[in-house]
Amino acid sequence: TISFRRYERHETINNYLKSLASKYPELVSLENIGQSFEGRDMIVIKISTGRGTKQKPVIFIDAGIHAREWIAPATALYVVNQLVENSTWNNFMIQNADWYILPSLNPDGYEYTHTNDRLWRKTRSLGSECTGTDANRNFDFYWGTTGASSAECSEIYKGRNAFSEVELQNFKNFSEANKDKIKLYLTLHSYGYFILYPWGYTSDLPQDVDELQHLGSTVSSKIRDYSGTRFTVGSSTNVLYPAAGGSDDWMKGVNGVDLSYTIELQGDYEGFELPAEKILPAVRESFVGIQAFHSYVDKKY
Ligand code: 0X9
Ligand code: ZN
Repeated sequence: TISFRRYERHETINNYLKSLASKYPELVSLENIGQSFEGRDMIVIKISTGRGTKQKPVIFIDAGIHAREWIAPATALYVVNQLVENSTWNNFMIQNADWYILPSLNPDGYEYTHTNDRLWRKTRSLGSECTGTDANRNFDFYWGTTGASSAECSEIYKGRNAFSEVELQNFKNFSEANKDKIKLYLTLHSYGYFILYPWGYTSDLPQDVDELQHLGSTVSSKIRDYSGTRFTVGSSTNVLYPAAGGSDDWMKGVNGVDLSYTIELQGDYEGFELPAEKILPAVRESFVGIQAFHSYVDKKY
């Protein structure tokens, strides 16, 4: 199992998912959605009790699109851990929903932050001057229109074209194949304590902003009741900054997943380098937020 007292390497994460699949074959299955640029496996874990005749709503969570945001994969893994290894306690969360979780969406970047440069953000695909694309500027929805750079060496390089990154091609194929089932999409980032909804490409608000804001506020107040931590809720352009080509905008604007959120997880003065002893308190309070997201989906579908 995983202790959540340290940050795990990509290989350890994948081995953990594999061990769950063999230990809990009734509940867990894995889908290898493809390899990263450097050849690492990208694995989605599907948690489903498989009972009932009608298709259950799917909650799809990813993490690690930005390499240095280590608390994000840890949080995704904690959700997996709680739903699978604490499934008696958390049974209500798996009865009427299926969970698809991709804990490591940019494995090459993530490994590079462990071996070479702790603050690497991008993928590791090769360019002519510089390495890597900002994968959260590489989605094909208002691609490159704002808050993104066409300079290869920039931290927010949009890529040579939309979906230039193989990791995102894998992600796109998987998402498109499942888009009708996915009722809630959460993409985990850090840091700053924000619950963000589209749009990132414009300050205009989506037509269902009331629902997005209401659900975000509910989640935020559940976390505040639990631990006192305050998450700010709003559209990403309006509470953070404009940035087009993100996964949240694409999931909503192209795939039609109405409830699409980016969560900026824990970290204040520590920034991306949240110390290991803060992992457990962080993932525990975030899980309370995930429970609140789930209970909304449960009531709605
Ligand atoms: O800039 C980003 O990609 C995200 N912030 S981070 O500090 N983790 O890099 C925010 C993304 C919000 N969503 C969109 N702009 N679409
Ligand atoms: Zn990020």
